[in-house]
Amino acid sequence: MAAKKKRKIRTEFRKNRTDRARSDQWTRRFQAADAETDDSTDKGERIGKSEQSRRRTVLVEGSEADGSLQLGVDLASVELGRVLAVQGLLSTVQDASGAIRKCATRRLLKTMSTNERHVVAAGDFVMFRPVGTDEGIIERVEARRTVLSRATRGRQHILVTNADQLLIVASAAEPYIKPNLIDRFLISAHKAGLRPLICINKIDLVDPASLMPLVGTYSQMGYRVLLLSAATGFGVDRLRRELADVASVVAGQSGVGKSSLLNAVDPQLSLRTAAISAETQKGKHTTTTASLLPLSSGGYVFDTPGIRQFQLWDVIPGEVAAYFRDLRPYINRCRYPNCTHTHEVDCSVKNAVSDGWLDLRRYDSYCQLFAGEDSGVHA
Ligand SMILES: Nc1nc2c(ncn2[C@@H]2O[C@H](COP(=O)(O)OP(=O)(O)O)[C@@H](O)[C@H]2O)c(=O)[nH]1
Ligand SMILES: [Mg+2]
Ligand SMILES: [Zn+2]
Repeated sequence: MAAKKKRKIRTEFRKNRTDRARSDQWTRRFQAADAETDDSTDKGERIGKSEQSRRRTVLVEGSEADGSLQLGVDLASVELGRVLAVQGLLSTVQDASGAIRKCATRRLLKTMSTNERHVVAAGDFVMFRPVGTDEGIIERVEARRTVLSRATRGRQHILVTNADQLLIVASAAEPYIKPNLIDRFLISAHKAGLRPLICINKIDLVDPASLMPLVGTYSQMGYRVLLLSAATGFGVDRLRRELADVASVVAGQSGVGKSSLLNAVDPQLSLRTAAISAETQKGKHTTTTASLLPLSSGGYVFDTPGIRQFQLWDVIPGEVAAYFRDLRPYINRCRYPNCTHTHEVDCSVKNAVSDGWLDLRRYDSYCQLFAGEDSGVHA
């Protein structure tokens, strides 16, 4: 963690109607200005008077690299809030009392936007200055604990920030459970710094005893596993408790019952489920940006269009083993430092599988992920 040090930087003010196409240039200049600790000179670059007048020295804390770049704000006039959604230039911010305000963003903050498309994103904790009863100005965005992003045309696009937990939803039947997909999502969760919660829905369709070996494997590794039925309400109270107080991202194949489970937890959400025909969706405004939905029982869930293609799959094969908790102890004992634990003779991981210490299914899953096989995440 970089020490929070106050320092001066030079930043530039975007003119009111600056050409948008030039924003990359602005970005580079901002970074260049950031790199300069001395704000009294402009090495090598000659700038005109009018441009110079648009520069100003501001006091910031933290570093841009870890996202903790902070503008100084007058703490007496601001309140802490959480961004539920961003639509264009306006953000929907929930204050500490639960009230909603439409907030614009302080211009200086926008100027400091660098590589990210939005300086403010759903999930952000912000300091805002209240205006009237239902409006405000975002003065500062707090450092982000976690960021989920997606690459769009070569640019990282932030989907959600400050998520705590990843709900990995599978169904016991219709569609049948795909344990390898659960393994894959577990890696996504670890990579993104989210606590995984495995939810197996539709247990009303099977004999729950048949799921015990699978549940046992994950429980032994220390993962939380819930057996649920949105149809009968089984396990829903427990799920509601696990969702309270945190912000959860929901992942899982289409049709496993993600929307049904969330509706069971909080009927006020009234999310669309497959049971409601495509008819009702016609003509309805479909959101394209992420939003954070407050649950009446406490906590939040992220509703993200991109979550259907939730992948975060930038794991390189060599990294996969490190994310398999159960493999880890054997990896350390492996005689080959560069062992891939796939084809090597006398590998400790493979020996552990043949001796019954490691679950064969988990090992197969490891081999698949190591080989970079797609386990049907797009389904
Ligand atoms: N039998 C049974 N069906 C369920 C259960 N949960 C959801 N479904 C059904 O599964 C289908 C898909 O549910 P939906 O919530 O839309 O899944 P999503 O695509 O993951 O959001 C719908 O027809 C639901 O009625 C459950 O616990 N048991
Ligand atoms: Mg759904
Ligand atoms: Zn090995």
